[in-house]
Amino acid sequence: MNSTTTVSLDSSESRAATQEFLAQLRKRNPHQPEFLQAAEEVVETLMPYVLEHPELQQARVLERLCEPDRILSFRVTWQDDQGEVHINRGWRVQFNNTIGPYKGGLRFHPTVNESVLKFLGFEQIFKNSLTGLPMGGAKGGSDFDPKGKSDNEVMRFCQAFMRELCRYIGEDVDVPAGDIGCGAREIGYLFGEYKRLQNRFAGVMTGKGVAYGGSLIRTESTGYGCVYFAQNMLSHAGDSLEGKTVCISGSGNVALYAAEKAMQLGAKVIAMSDSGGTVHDPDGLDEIKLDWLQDLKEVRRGRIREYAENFGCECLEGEEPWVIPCEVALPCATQNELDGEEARTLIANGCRVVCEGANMPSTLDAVHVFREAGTLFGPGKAANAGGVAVSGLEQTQNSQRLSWSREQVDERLQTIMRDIHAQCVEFGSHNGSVDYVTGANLAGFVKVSRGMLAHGVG
Ligand code: NDP
Ligand code: 2IT
Repeated sequence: MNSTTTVSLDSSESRAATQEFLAQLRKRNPHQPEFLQAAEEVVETLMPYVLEHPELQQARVLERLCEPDRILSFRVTWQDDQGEVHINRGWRVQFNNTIGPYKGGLRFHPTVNESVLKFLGFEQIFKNSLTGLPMGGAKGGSDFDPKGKSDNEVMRFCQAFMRELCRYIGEDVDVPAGDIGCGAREIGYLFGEYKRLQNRFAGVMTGKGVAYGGSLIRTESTGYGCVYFAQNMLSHAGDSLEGKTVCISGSGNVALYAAEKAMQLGAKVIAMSDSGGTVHDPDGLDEIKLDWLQDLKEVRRGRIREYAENFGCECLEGEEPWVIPCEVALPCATQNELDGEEARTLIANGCRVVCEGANMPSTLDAVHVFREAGTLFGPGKAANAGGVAVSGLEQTQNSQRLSWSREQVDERLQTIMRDIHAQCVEFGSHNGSVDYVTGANLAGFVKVSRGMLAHGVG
């Protein structure tokens, strides 16, 4: 199989096959808008390639990829500090383990449901394939909301969650990690409970503390990787990040370290946000302000408006950053946080680069707007793959029973992001420009589909 296709994306044959495929998928998954959205983008870009490869059609590779291997769902019962009993729902979606053990994060947020976890697990298949490391695709989580809970309440919830999850995971089976609402604190409680229950010290989770088997740079890796990817896109277009104004949504794990790396590479970060609003700091963040914000978010668990109060700048309550003119936009909060209208506003205000730190932050409409405008658009599957890539490196270090230096891990992260960019260029170049969406989907798919064919029907 090679990377070129003669069936065009816009051909009527491809469009008809895509519509027919999506109609079936909608019928099978009628109440799962996020999953259908993620699948639509992928199917649309892969169909020309699939139509040229009858062996893929015969083995129904695309249909099989759109159906998780299994979805595990369980009750999570825990007690708050007053002794009151609470019941949440937990899931693990083991989507596809063709190229390695299932791998993907856990999300703890009240909006979590099967559709959200299926979209995340589905995208993880392609993202993990792009890293070049042996990892399959999975995602899990719960509708539990860590916000406003005490450390002890979060601990009891994580322990209850792991009492169920421990049956389904293992270092060669399925290796969870963090995501929204599941950071260093939660991973510590989850890992500790796994160790107690199984009496095994194993690399069964990533994102662990450095003291107990975690990798240096894992905390920074998604944000750093996203900025490395933006830098690669700009450099391919003969430009750089130096001096560019940057708006970042979110102020969690991904956003904070995207800001740090963007600043290190000479860009000016003028906006960050959380679910309460956006702070606009036209002077740009500096090292002191970023340290303060990292402490606010990672230690004190405060709100972004406190940044505006502390540093005397504007807070746009309830607003997202996309109304603020910038040259580079890094959506790093959550899915569908940037719609078509906001995409048009960004472009009208001079934005040339959009690089997705979050998973599926742009709506399908926004993605079309960016692609039509020729924006340098780095889709999440490629641009935020640095996080899971360093998770893969954490697994390698655990297997070796060694710890690598910061420099070693960062060097490998940069190489992986450069390689993902190169794959996007190889698989997504068309008429002299790069379609990073098609490039990422196709490059990720080719490897997984080869494995699926090799493994036979099952
Ligand atoms: P965190 O929980 O650390 O931070 C999430 C940030 O996004 C917070 O600022 C939060 O604000 C904001 N946010 C979350 N949900 C919403 C919402 N519904 N509306 C508005 N703002 C929201 O998560 P991460 O930084 O780890 O994850 C951010 C994104 O990056 C997610 O899409 C995740 O899937 C993706 N990602 C994460 C990776 C990782 O390694 N952590 C790897 C690859 C992708 P508030 O605190 O107010 O809720
Ligand atoms: O979306 C993602 O890639 C993550 N949340 C990280 C997954 C991982 O296994 O490190």
